Amino acid sequence: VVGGVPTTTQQEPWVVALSSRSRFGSDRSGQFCGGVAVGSRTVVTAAHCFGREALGVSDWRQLPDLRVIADRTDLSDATGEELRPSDVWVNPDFDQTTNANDVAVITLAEPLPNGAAIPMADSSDTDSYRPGARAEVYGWGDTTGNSDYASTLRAADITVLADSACQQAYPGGSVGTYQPASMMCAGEEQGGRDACQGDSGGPLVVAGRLVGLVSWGNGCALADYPGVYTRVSAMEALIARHM
Ligand code: 4AZ
Repeated sequence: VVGGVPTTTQQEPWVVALSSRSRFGSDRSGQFCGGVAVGSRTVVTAAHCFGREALGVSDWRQLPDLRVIADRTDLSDATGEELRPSDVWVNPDFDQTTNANDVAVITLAEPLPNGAAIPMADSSDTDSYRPGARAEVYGWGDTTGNSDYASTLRAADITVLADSACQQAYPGGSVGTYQPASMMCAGEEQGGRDACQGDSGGPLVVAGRLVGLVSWGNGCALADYPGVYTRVSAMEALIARHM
């Protein structure tokens, strides 16, 4: 998160980290993506976190030390819980070229700590997607755009933007293609506050509801290049089917 402030997993217990020490190193507990608890055994994240380029292997089962880390604000300590996945459903409609439909559902072998889940926005939840709505994005990712990863959880206050802002920024070609059916747009016109590398799969929250998952963007916190998030309301039925 660029332009954020410190927060804690006590305050935001549904924010989790995905880790594999064997693949991503033992510092910061091997964190490589964010995630969000939406049920006692269900964590939602981005499909691209489970892609070959991200994982380095073709299947999550080839990472026997894959864990969901809950209730740990500082990834350099050993507090909280490390939970094993029993299954990972990667949306077969995820498009690696455009990042459309960027969602995966992790089922845990053991339940999360009590109270860790956050409700998801659904298709009736139009207020949560209204341009101008105040949103918060959370993660342990890059804080500068120069690979300065956070050890402790951070949050940034950003604005839900109209689809037209992302359609203008991402009309296709090398900057990417915004597809409002499965994506939403959030950031600051002047830049300065945004999700970044390592935050992928983590939550974007409006008024206590999960509205987005960190997905992609051109750089981080640049003026006129908002962050693009998976539109949770468009994926909610699909996610519920895998809970
Ligand atoms: C990434 O590489 C990434 N500024 C995530 C979010 C954004 C850019 C890049 C949005 O995972």
